[in-house]
Amino acid sequence: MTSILVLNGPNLNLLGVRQPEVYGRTTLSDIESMCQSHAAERGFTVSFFQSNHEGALVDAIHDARNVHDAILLNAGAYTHTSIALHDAIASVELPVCELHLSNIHAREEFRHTSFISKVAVGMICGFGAHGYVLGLDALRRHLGH
Ligand code: CA2
Repeated sequence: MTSILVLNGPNLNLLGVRQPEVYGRTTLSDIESMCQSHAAERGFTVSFFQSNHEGALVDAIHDARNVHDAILLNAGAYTHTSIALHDAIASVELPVCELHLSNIHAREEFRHTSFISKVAVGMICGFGAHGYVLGLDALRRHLGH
């Protein structure tokens, strides 16, 4: 059965809890439930992991090899800074879909650069929490499963 790892980076644990005017009222746990039902209805599995620590995210990418078929990654602010995440993705030989809740290109200049895009198969941004199910479907199609 297809298995997709959904990986979330720094501060995404605060979704729905702080600054709802910026990121909305949907919590990360709501997003996880949404992804779990979406996957169950379509016959694939998702595993969820969130960390505020760059090294823990690198470890999760390494550990995904031989366990998962693809990774859906919202690297949060590490998107714009992390060569370590870029290198981990380049080394793992799994398709990665980059995901952002907000349209990073309509925001501050510093959010326009992504180290993840350079090694991702594609990127979804600007559709809020719905982007997660779009990302899951895009990866499944990419895998041809
Ligand atoms: O739009 C996205 O999904 C981002 O990856 C979110 C990151 C941001 O740094 C990226 O540029 C775009 C920030 C996530 C922070 O989430 C918070 C949620 C609630 C309260 C504070 C931060």
